[in-house]
Amino acid sequence: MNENPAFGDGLQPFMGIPSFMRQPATRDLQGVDVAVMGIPYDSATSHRSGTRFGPRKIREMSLIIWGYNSTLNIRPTDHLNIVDYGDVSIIPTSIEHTMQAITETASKVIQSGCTLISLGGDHSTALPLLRAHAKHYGPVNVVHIDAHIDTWEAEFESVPYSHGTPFRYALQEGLIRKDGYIQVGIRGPVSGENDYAEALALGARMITIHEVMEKGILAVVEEIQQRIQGPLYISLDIDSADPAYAPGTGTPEVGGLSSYQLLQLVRGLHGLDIIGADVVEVSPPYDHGDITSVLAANLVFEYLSLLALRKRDEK
Ligand SMILES: [Mn+2]
Repeated sequence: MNENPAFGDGLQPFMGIPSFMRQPATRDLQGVDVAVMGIPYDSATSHRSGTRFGPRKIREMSLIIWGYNSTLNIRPTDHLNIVDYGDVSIIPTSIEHTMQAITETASKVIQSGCTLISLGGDHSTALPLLRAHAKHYGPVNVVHIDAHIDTWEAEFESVPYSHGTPFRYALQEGLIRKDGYIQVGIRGPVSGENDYAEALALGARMITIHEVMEKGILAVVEEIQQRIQGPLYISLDIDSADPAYAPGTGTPEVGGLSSYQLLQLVRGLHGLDIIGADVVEVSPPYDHGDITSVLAANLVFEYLSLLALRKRDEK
């Protein structure tokens, strides 16, 4: 148990903070279909921190969302028992302890049969989340929506884990299926000519922002639908959006996806076997008018809508 109230365990963060879309705040997972969980960790950030405040702000902004999805024609709560599982008890000064806590807490949720949706937090959290999912499902497919490849070996000499490295280690650890790793929205300045080549060598199908803009997002969706077979994990870095739509993030990259393109992309994953998802890198201290958190909350709502559609269609 972490004694620091800012990084408390379980339901402690709910003192004064609403649960996601006011769903029950509980750790009782009996009969629960989907658990939303916060990971208020940002110590793996390379530049501007602040994503530790992401989960609580996304929860707050989720209150803007009415319950019926007018595009997908479904009300998630009609089909799913959704709970807010609270936050992982992270340790801001230790990435090793934090990653272990994330894997353990996520595993508890996943093993109970729930689908887990995680609110970051920086992108380092994706590695322990993928460890937890792969432990239960075996190697998974990953749609990784991001401005950055996040397959660097190390951003800081001799320290492997940061928010720029999770997918390298996930691939190397065999958590991701061969030919099942797709990056969307990649762009911006990198360290050198080999960065993208290394991501490709690790097995990424990299869809850069140029390819998205040239083909259109629906063609990208079509390719994903054709490529992905089996369990799918979605990892969505909010900096995939253009800073005009999502300024509240640590490493913004100009020339990105619009909110609408992101919605189309996520909705386009309808029909795939989504077993888990996250939205990461929302940094409220850099936000304006909470627009980044509103976008993040809506993307989670789209995840919930897709899961509801699947549950409805299973019947
Ligand atoms: Mn990222």
